[in-house]
Order: sequence, then C-alpha cells, then structure tokens
Amino acid sequence: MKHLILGTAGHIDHGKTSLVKALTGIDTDRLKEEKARGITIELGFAHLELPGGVHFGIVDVPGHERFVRTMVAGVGGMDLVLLVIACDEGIMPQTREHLEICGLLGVKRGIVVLTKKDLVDLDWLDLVTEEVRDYLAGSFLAGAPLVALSARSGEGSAELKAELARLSDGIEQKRTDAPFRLPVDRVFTVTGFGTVVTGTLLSGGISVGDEVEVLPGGKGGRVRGVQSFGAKVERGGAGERLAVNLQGIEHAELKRGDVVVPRGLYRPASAVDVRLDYLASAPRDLRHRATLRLHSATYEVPAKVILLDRDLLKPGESCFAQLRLARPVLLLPGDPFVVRTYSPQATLGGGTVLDPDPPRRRRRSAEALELLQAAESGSDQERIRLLVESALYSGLALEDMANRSGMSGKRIEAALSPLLSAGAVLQVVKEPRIFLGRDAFAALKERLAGELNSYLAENPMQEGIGREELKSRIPKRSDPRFFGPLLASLEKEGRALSDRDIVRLPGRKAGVSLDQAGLQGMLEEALRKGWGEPPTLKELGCALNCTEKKLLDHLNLLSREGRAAKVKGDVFYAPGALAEIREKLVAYLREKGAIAPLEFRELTGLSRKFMIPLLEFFDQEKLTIRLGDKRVLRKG
Ligand SMILES: Nc1nc2c(ncn2[C@@H]2O[C@H](COP(=O)(O)OP(=O)(O)OP(=O)(O)O)[C@@H](O)[C@H]2O)c(=O)[nH]1
Ligand SMILES: [Mg+2]
Repeated sequence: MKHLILGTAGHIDHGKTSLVKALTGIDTDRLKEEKARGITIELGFAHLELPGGVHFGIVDVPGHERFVRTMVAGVGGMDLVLLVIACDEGIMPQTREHLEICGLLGVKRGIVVLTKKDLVDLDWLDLVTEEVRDYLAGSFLAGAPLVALSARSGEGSAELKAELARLSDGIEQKRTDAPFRLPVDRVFTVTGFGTVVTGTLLSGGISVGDEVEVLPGGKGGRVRGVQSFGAKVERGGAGERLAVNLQGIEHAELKRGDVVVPRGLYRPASAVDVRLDYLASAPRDLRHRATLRLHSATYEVPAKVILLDRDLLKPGESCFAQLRLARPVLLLPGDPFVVRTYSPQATLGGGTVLDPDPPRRRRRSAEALELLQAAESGSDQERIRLLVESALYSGLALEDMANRSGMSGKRIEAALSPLLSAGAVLQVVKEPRIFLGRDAFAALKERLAGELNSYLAENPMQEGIGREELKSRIPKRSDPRFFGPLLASLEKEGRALSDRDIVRLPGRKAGVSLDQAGLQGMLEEALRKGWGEPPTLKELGCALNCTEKKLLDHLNLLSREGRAAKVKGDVFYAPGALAEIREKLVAYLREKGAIAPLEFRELTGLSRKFMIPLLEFFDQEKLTIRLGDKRVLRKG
C-alpha cells in the first residue's frame, strides 16, 4: 500500500470542504463555529483509498485570508494538491496565494478542480478553463490535469478519482528509512489514554514503544499507541496521517508547531542558511535585516533576514540568506519554508533550507557562498568537504555532519572515504569521530610548532616544553583532543620529539649562546665574590640588569653543571665557598661532637640569614642530623 498526502487549496467558499466530502463522505468541518459560519477555520482531515493500492491522507485547508497561516501548516508534507477554483468566481486572491505557497513549499504535483460546475453553462466553463490555463502557465501546475466537477450532483467525481490514481503512480512515497519526524498539527487528550498528537509523518516510521523527544522544548516521552487513518497499528510510516498517544508528556506541554523525533538525535537551531526566493508579486523590495515570519511544517517563528550577498532583494529575485530565528526550531536540509508579513498579511516568498545549524556568517564571504552553492547543487563529496572546512579549527563531528547535510550515514561514509584517502579531510578523534579539514590541520600544526619553538627560545636552559603545557596552548576555539594527532604529525616530520612528559626539538640541546656564556661567567664571579654570603637573586638582577627568572634558569643550569651549588630554591653558593664551610663544619664536629647555631656562627662568621639555610642544607644532605637545637654528624 502506497501512502500519500493529498491536500486542498483555494479561495474561500470555492468548495474545498464539499469536494473532500464528495470524494470521501467525510465532513471535515468539525467545529461548531465552522458549521455556524459555513467556513473552514481549522485544518480538516479525511482519507481515501483508491482501488490501485493508494491510500491518501487528506488535509483540507481553510480559504479565508485570515487563516492563511493555518493553511500553510497544512501544506507541509503534501504530495499532491487539489487546487480548487469555483467556476462562477474564477481566480481570486487566495487562489493565487495558495498556489504560490504550495509552490514555495515544494509541492510538485496537483490537479486543478473547477467546482460548482452546476452553476455555470458550458460557454462560461470554457472561458474559465482558458483563464485558469493561462494563469497556471509557468507555475508547477502548468499542464496539470483539470477536472470540472459538481459536489452537489457528484458529476466529475469519478473522473477526478481516475486522475488521482493516474497521477499518484508517478509519485514516490516519502522516505521510510530516515529517522521519524512528526510535526504536530493537533493536540488533545483522550480519557484513559492521555495525550494524543496528530500529524503527517514526514519521514521514517514511528512504533509503539519508541522513545521520543518533542522539539524545540526537548521534553522526552514514549509512544504508547499509534493510529493510522483511525485504525490501531504497531507502526505508522512516512506519508501517513497519524495519531500518536504519548506517555510522559502532558497535554499542556505540547502545541501545534512542535515536532516529535527520536530522542537525542536532533538539536534545534536558532539560525538557518537558506535559498530565499522572493515572489514577483511581493509589494516591495526586501531589505537586509528585515523581520518576517518563517513558516515550515506546522510551526511559525519570527526571523530576521540576513541577505548574504546583497543589501536588497527585489521582487522576483532569489539569493542566499541566513534567517536568524526568534527561538530555536528544528529544520533539516531540504526543508521548504515560506516567509510572510502580518501587517499587511501577505506571503512574500520562501525557499529551501541549505544548512540547518550554521555559524554566524560574515556577509559577502566567498567561502560561505561557496558552501551554500555546494549545499544546493554540489556533489555529496563537495558538500562534506566544505562543511568540514567551514568548521575550521573546531572540527566537525560525524553526527553534526549528518544533521547539517541531511544525508544518511551511508551517504556520508561514501563521501568521506575518498576525502580521507586524498588527505583533504583528516579524522582527529576516534570516539566520537571528529574531522578536520586539511588546511585547519596544517594551520593548527604550525601553531603548535610555533609554540614549541618560541617556548624554547624564551627558555634556552630548558630541555623541552612540558607536554601538558604545550597541549594547553592549542587555540581555545579548537579542541585539546586534537593534540595527539597534531603532535604525532609534527614528530613524523621531524619537527618535534616526545620524550616522556616533555616535548623537545630534535637536535637541539639546552644550551647557551656566547652572550649567555658571558652572563654565566659573571654569575659565577658574583657568587665567588660573595663567598660565604652570596648575593640574592634580587641583588644579582639589579647588578646584571636581568630578570630574576632568567637568572634562576642560568643558576640552575650552573648548578647542574657543578659550577654553582644550590642550597635552597634561590640561594646559590660558589662551589668552593660551600666546600670550605662544609670542611670547617666537619672538622668541628669531629672534634666537638655537636654544634649549636651560635657556635656555627662563630665558626663561620656568617649572619643568621645565611647560617640557617646552610644548616638546613647540610641536614638535607644527610651530612648532619638535628638533635634538639644541636647538630651532630650522621653516622655512615
Ligand atoms: N452549487 C454548488 N454549490 C457548491 C458546490 N460545492 C460547494 N458548494 C457550496 O459552496 C459553499 C462553500 O463550500 P465549502 O466546501 O464550504 O467551501 P470551502 O472552499 O471549503 O470554504 P472555506 O473552507 O471556508 O475556504 C457551500 O454552501 C457549499 O454548499 C458545488 O459543486 N455546487
Ligand atoms: Mg472548507
């Protein structure tokens, strides 16, 4: 059984609801107010099965100009439209507007139904037919079948059904292998069951027990029951009108415009990149940054239009634009939409979503325009390459690739594999899989090499930079997880060398230039001069006009080389001076057995400031051991 959605369109009172009733026997005007006023206010739903094995879900829309927004919500998902024109009135304002909306929302086929045939004579019918044919030339209904009919007498109904059967042969059913997406058009409660939503399933299949999420709110729930065309089923498929009973979500938490999707799969976005077609019938130019209302599927949201390649869009023109939305909604690549104004009420244009979660774009950026061009007409490979490239240093995860391109996992893999083997795209994280473009990878690598080089230039005495330190220098808008592959690539090129927890430059030795040799000589000299009371770092800094940090580096190096003796973090002695003090101390202890600080002071002639660190140093060296306030020689 093939499932298709059939919808009505046309001016108020032209006989849409009567036509649906003539075809199906179902009166879709359910509301009291609809009955009283004789007009349709809400979307109406019916269904029709044709002998050829086609099952139509039918959406009947209101024709009143005040309810165009409701009409728009009904068009989402239509495979086929019946453009209803009453013979006695001919083409009227909403005939035009509805036709334009159907065109913008991607309805590809339809049948023109001239209703109320019983009210006119044949000559008149010929005139109207001609007028309609002329008008439709150039629209998606040019050349569409045309059926004249009377809902009153039933004349023409059989012919219309035959046309429907014929036309539906060539229409492909919506994709059932994609994730399910159900835009909600009605919400109600059924006593004993709870919350029920209805809608046209745009893709995939939804089954009893499925875990769902309602976007944009993100409320989670479970499918308790599914009805398709009023009958209980285990699974509803794409193209069917469904009523879905949801567990765990309250009636008040849902409204028309919400979308039911698998839990955790999609993320609503507050901007979309689109192809924007501006209707020739639009009353004035569209300015950059104008605010309009975007309608897609069953929702509408205010949107600021960022024209990406111009300042004005004239009626009849088309361009790339970014729509910044007043609140996040779920749109996917290829989704059609219309834009309208409310005062005065008018449909101005519409188009197709190209990138449903884009970054803020700079206007007139050649890169952005190229990306959108590819999204619109490029090959899969080109689209994926540009998507990854446009993510720059932050890289693009596989999941985001799927969301932003609208491609299935299989298609993405097929597009990715030649890109990976050509090196145009690199996988930098395994789980989840994240990719970087070639240029971004190379640029990040240069950044890292630059950090390594400049660190070592600033710290000539260091063997290398700490691994974590280097990792922390990856640019903020990138990701520390990329560090491993970046470093590995630098190593492969011989531009870095991992050595346990430091990263070195191959072939470089911690060492000093001539100038620095001079500085070291002066340091040694200063320590020797100070002898038992060497200068502090601060004093050295002033004397040698040098930063303390740099001096400390040099002193540490000197101490590693045995050219200075380190007594404490920043206290250094000339090796000879320390050896002399040590000798004196050992001789004293050998003779006297123990030494108190005061005695040490008499022995060496040093002030307290120098004496204490020295005594502690000898304890630490395990030369002496402290007993009360005295020191004795440590045995062994
Ligand atoms: N004589 C005659 N009257 C018709 C025919 N079809 C519809 N009507 C009448 O036209 C009026 C409007 O019909 P509806 O079917 O409600 O029109 P509609 O297009 O659904 O109107 P809205 O939903 O409000 O836009 C009703 O009074 C119908 O009885 C027809 O084929 N012949
Ligand atoms: Mg109606």
